This record gives sequence, structure tokens and C-alpha cells, in this order.
Amino acid sequence: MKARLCVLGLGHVGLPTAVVFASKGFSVVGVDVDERKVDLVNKGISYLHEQYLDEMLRDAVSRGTLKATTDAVSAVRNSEAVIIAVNTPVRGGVVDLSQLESALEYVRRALRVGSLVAIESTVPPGTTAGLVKRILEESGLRAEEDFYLAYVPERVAPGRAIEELLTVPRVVGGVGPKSTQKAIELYSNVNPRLYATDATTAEFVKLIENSFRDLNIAFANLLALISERLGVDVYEAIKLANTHPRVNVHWPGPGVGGPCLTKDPYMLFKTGKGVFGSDIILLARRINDYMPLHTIEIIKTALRENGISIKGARIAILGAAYKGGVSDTRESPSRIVVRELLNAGADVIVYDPYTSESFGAKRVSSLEEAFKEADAVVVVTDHPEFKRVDLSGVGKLMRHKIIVDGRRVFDPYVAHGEGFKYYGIGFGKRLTFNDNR
Ligand code: SAJ
Repeated sequence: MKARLCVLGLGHVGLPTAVVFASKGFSVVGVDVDERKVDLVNKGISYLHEQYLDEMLRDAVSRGTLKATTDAVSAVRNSEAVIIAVNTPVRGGVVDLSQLESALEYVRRALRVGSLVAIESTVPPGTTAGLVKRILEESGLRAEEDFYLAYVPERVAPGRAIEELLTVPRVVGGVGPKSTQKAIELYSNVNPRLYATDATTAEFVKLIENSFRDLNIAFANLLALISERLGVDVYEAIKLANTHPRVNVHWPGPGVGGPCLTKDPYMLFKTGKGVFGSDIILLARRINDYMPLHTIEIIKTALRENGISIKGARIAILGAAYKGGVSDTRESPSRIVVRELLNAGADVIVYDPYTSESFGAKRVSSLEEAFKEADAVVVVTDHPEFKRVDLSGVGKLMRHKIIVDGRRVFDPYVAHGEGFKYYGIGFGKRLTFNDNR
């Protein structure tokens, strides 16, 4: 018989994790402080937009392999393994571990001999072997002797959580060899590709992954800014650079959003504070945080060059989500772009086929409504639907045919050919009459 598992935190990581383990025959109890989430889960309804999640959740609840509760202590007491996937937000550069600490408090009160505790929340390196172990050992039980403790970083991208839980390799780091072994035994039930290490290395690996991406995107954004000064197209330049077998530059955009890349680098910075060169992590964050404001600058230039005052200009924002193909708006650059435009007195309209969020601006529910009477259309999110837009059709609806493309969703030459004034992040070229390709 498979172990009974308790998952503390039914968020973007915890809920898909609970469902995946339940689908593999575990008897899973999910715990959350939010009664609304608990009620929905018990009804077999997912509050997240995740591929496969709805069917798998319904199935698990109807088979009785997944239940949710707010009672963490009894859930832990009745489980052989506990996974903790609560939020560890960073505010103003300060890491807030209060949710993790309160989850650990429940675990400490109900920890059983022989149990495994696996931490998935992102934490500063050293947290599992230090703070977490200390709190749990206040139970009187000893790690590696009476219970097992490991750090297993989550690696799921919102929108593809189920698929990634089953297929993306995982790093498993125990506070000792027995803990690593126990955690490998648990996770091998859902994913065969596991790499063993110690807890602190596993914590460090998590921060490396997201900081690597954030730094690389910052580099791409810097290249975009340089391209605009140079009068070249950054996309063309990056594509050409990437033909080198050892170069793989990321892509620029109107900013970096989401709950992970916007916070994990600060944890790495704190860990390396005082180490020569660690400032590069903060500088990368600053570049990425600047990009929504740079987008505003491009919008202002576009309006000015076409004799339109920003006050009262009707500006349609395509995309509220922080990245393409998802409904997630956490830390989305779109929020900043909308806020700045509203502050400047523009008449802002937001369209996103995945979410109804509009950050205080007017929301419309179709592309046609977004383009209608618009003075400029600004692409913030690279949703696949936007790439399929027929510019010749929607262009007729606009008051002024101006595009500010933050994600290279449109081909500048096609747009130009359709009579649009094309502006884009990293597009330093000036298209003239003869520039049709
Ligand atoms: N972005 C760019 N240029 C790029 C790539 C992304 O501007 O070339 C932007 C996106 O539009 C988005 C932001 O960066 O606004 C972040 O998107 P993402 O796709 O890089 O990542 P997330 O935040 O959805 O998920 C990341 C993933 N980490 C890595 O790929 C290293 C995921 O595997 C992690 O599980 C997740 O963070 C997490 O929870 O830590």
C-alpha cells in the first residue's frame, strides 16, 4: 500500500502536487488555511487554470484518494510523509518565512516517528538544515534518526504544472543520507528522474535556476536598449548570435513577471551579500524592473511622433498575464504599464483572452473591441492568440494605426506593409516607404 501523504499549502505548487500523488495511488490530504480553497477542492473543483488539473482533481476526489482540510495537525498526524509548499514571499528585499514557520509548527506538534518532511517552498540556502530542522526537533524527535527531512525544490511553470511534475527532473537534498534516500523513495513514485544531493545544495540550485533566467533576460533587455540606440533590430541580432553553437541569448520584453524570477534573485543576493560581484544580481533585477517604464517611454514617443496627446489617448493593452498562454497575473509588467498610462491621463483598455484582470483600466472581451477607435495598441503579453491577429482587418477599426510591440508578436515589416506605424522594444530601425519585405 502507498503511503498516506499530507500536502501543506494548496497553491500553484501544492494543489497540482497533491493531485499528481493522488493519481499515483497515494491517499492524500491537502491542507490550506483558506477555507474557500479547501471547499472547492473537496467538491473536485480547481480554482487554478492548469492543463489536466480539472479532470485529475475531479477523478481523485471522486475516488476518495484526495481530501482537503484546514486541520493541519490531524492531517500531519495521519500521514507518513508531509510536503510543505507554502509561500515564502520577498518584500523590499526581505524574505518572509512566516508561512513556512507556521506550517512547521503544525508539523512539529503532530510529527510521527519514521515520517518524512519534504520542503518545496523556495528558501535561502541553509534554511532546511538550520531553521527547519531546529523547529522540528523541538518535537523531541531527531532528524535522520526518528524522522527524515529533505529539501526538494519545485520546478513547475504555472500553466504546465502537471506535465512538468511528471517529466522535469527533480533535485532531492536530504539533511543526511537517510533523508535523501527516503525522499527519493517518495518522489520516484511520480517522477523517475531524480538527482540526489544535500539540502543546502538543493536550496542553492533552486536560486541558481531562476536567477540564471533573470540575469539572462536582463542581458537580453540590455541588448534591446542598445539596439534602439544603434538603429538595429535586437531580434535579428539575437537570432544571428544564437547561430553560434555555444550562445543562447534569451528574449527581451516589457518586463519580467511571475512569482519566481521577481523574488528568487533577491534570496541569492542576500546569500552572497558582500561577495565580490554579487551586485550583478541586483543590477539585473533593476534592468528587468525598468522595462515596463521603458515601454511607457516608447508609447510616449510613438504618440508624440504622430501628434497625439497622451491625455485622453485611447490605448489598448494586449495582455494582463505575466507571460504567454497563462491566466496568471502575479507581478505582471502589464500592471505597471497600465498604472503609468492611467496616471498620464490616457484612456486605457485591457484585453486578455485568459483573464478578466485589467488593473483598474477598462476591460474588453474581444480583440475587435480592443482595436476599435484605439490610438495605439500595446502588446505586453505574448499570448498565441495575438500572433494570429489579422492586422489588415483590425487596423481598419483603429483611429490611428500605431503598434507598440513589447514581445515581437507582430512582424514589423508585415505591420508596416499594412500601414501601421510599428514601434517595438529593441526595434531600433526606422521603417520608411521602401521598407516592405
Ligand atoms: N521572459 C522574458 N524573456 C525570456 C523568457 C521569459 O522576458 O526570454 C519573461 C516572461 O514573459 C515572464 C518572466 O520572464 O514575464 C518569467 O517567465 P518564465 O517562463 O521564465 O518563468 P516562470 O516564472 O513562469 O517559471 C519559472 C521557471 N524557472 C525556470 O525556467 C528556470 C519554472 O521552472 C520554476 O518552477 C518557476 O519559475 C518557479 O516557481 O520557481
